[in-house]
Amino acid sequence: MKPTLRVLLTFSLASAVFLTGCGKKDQPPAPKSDTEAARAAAMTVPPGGAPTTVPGAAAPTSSSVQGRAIEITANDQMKFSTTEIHAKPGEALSVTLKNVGTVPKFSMGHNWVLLQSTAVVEPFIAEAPQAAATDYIPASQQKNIIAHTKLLGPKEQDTASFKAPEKPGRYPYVCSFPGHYQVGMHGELIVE
Ligand SMILES: [Cu+2]
Repeated sequence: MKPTLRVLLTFSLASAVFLTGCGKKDQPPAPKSDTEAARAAAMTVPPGGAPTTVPGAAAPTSSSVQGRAIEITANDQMKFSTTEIHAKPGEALSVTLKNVGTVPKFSMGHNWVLLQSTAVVEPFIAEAPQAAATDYIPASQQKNIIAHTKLLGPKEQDTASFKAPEKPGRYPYVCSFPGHYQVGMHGELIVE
């Protein structure tokens, strides 16, 4: 077997196993045949590097998802099912929040809001309760938000597709429904 072919095959195998993607610098070599070209076209590999472990998150189920799929549930106990997400710098992610509770939205709505840094959590949480008209997402805080879902009632879900920050670090996420952050409805996206 020619070395170049071996590299190609190894890459293809690795990509097939690790649907979570390849880094921007790791573009696949140019396909050498129609078959390989078709295979390469069929594989939509989002950028972002080697696979990472996400406790409690669902495995990617569809190649149509824009980025690595991560599912988080929210419940009437005001907890996220996942409180830690690991990602590569710049990795494309699709976070789906599902409200699996039964209490009506006006008293138990949930959202998922990813913030720029721990330094902006306090000001964000302080302003959020006044922003009921915009699902507790204050317009003045947009600059501090990386991504967020809609506010969800029981059995509703929404997906936020975005790219993880390029800068390694810990990025907090919260539910901004009044009082929920304070009882522990938050977590962290860890970029490393
Ligand atoms: Cu909540």
